[in-house]
Amino acid sequence: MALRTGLIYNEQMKNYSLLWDFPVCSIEKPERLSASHEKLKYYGLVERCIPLTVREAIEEEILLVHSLDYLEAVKSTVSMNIEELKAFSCNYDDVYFHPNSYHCAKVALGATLQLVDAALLGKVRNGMALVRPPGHHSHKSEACGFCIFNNVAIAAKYAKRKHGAKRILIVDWDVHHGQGTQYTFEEDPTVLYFSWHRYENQQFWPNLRDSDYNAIGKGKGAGFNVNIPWNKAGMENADYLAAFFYVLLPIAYEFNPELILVSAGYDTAIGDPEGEMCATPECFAHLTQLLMPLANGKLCVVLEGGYNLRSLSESVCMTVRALLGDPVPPLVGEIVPCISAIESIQNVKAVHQPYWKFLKYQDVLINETQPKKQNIGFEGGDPESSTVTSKEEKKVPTDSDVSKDFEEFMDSHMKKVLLLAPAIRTALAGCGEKLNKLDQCLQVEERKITIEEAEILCSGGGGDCVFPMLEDLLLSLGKIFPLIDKIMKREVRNGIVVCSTQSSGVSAARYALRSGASRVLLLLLGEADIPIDVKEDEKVLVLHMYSKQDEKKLSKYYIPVCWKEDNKWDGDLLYSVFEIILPLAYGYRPELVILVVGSNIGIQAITIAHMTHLLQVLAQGRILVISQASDLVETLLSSLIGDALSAVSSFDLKQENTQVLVKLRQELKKHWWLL
Ligand code: X5A
Ligand code: ZN
Repeated sequence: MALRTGLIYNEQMKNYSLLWDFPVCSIEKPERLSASHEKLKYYGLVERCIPLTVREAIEEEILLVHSLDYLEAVKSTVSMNIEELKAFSCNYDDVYFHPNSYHCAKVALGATLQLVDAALLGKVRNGMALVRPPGHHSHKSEACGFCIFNNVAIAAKYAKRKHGAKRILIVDWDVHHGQGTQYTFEEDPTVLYFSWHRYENQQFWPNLRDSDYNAIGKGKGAGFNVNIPWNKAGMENADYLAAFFYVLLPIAYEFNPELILVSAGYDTAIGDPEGEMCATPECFAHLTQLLMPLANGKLCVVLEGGYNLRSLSESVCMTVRALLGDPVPPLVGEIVPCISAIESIQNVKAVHQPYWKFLKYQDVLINETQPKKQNIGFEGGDPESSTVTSKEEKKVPTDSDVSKDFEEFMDSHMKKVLLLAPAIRTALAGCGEKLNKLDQCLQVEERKITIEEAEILCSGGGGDCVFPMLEDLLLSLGKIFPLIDKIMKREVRNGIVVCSTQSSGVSAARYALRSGASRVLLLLLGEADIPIDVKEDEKVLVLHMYSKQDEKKLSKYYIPVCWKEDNKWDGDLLYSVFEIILPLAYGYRPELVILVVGSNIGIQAITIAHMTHLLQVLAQGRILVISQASDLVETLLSSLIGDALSAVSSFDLKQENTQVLVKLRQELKKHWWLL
């Protein structure tokens, strides 16, 4: 199925607003929807999506989560006058009712269910519903925090009931804790609820102890409620990414959901008056793309909060772009989480240790504060001497950020990050004629490489090249170089080539540097010999994963990972993507990723396909896959094209291999920032 993205927007949900001056909750206003939709139109994103219609949810659906008494109470508001509405609203915490609220709440829920239906019936792969009122604060018999019916919680129950979904992951990236959702699924191991939220040691609304990291779920649901409390405002892209790499993604892979629902609040984005956080809009493209390989791509994003119209709308657009499969813009600025975020993450890992395999063999302690190193020094300065500790304090944005200055900031920021995607996504060379998806790719002609050309590339570094050149290598390079040309000229986004020579990865990296790339990430799976000059070249970061006994020596730009067992390190490999590869790579900022897959490495094609998908968050999706085994090509190609992926067959981790990673991380901290 082609990448199809559903979009739900309907004017009806604009038909309610705050009718009085006090108490105020005027930030939840109709313009939130129209501003988001206008921006989607402005960027030409609406027409690229499949429009889905809304409907009113029926009572039976509302009752999946809410009590009949509560439903009747809400229903009674349609005929209330202002005084009565105000009095009714005061029964609850931070919510207002309008005569149209009930209708809009039914449409918001109906819209959410329509999206879930479309995804689970295969009409779309993924999608976004722009709805209001939001939902995640409301629970059984209570409206709360602008929310009336819990759209996402009901959608999860609905997906189970109507579509038989067995495991559902809810990712709540709103800045507030969706306590309503937590309470709904506290004892339910089939719905995993993940939420990060501004907490500030309970000083932040809704001020509940239940929002802290030690609320892990109850009874059979223990381990299936994951809270990351942010104890400071001002969290940035790096903090959110760290939460994904070190907590959410390994848990999500282990959980293996059949559907993902996102409670997508954008009050976590920069400029929001409620959240006071600092994540930039393109961060949400990263978060979205990182979730897309899971659940067979079935990802339903449902709007919750988000009160700075500019920030909200740009972030919504970034989310939709990622859903559509557009390349994600690189994150600007340093990728260094702050100590407070690291502390929260450590605590979450500690309390969840009994429930998740990836934590089983790690030492995780509550509340341990350690200064962390960071990786800087690629842009100027001496990389060796410029190790710096994590940021201690977060800057909380001031009022001026939210005004005219803010618009100017966003104008210039968006200019920096908006990309033009290459017209063609995937190119291939030397892959044979029998592939299924051939019609979706550009077949690139091989060219003849002369000994002289190869010689230059070889001696470019340390001059320790072995001559005479093998005929084989020349043939391989003849396929690889034209692909790199196309990628570097932005004619295609990514590419794949089959060739048998082991050293072609190194030559490919050298060629990319000569073609103008300033940093290349070279990832090798299986045996390979890396010449010393490449190991020391700061322009090539080499990550080498293999499973033979001889341990190789680590240096700053050459990182060997020697797995303890000969095969079936699928789980360990994938885990190392979250634990090491992505954290390093985000700091390194490669302009091209080269992934070399050796033959007979004992890893399943689907695992490498997941890895390939995840690596596409880097370098604007510019990745070249060099496969020594031709039987992997079909699967890897579909990942490059952007097809939905089936699940990895196991996320098993071996104790010995986890220890390899733990040890490696210790070593790496000398050179790089790592959690
Ligand atoms: C959905 C949402 C926020 C309520 C804030 C109340 N609600 N102070 O973001
Ligand atoms: Zn919120």
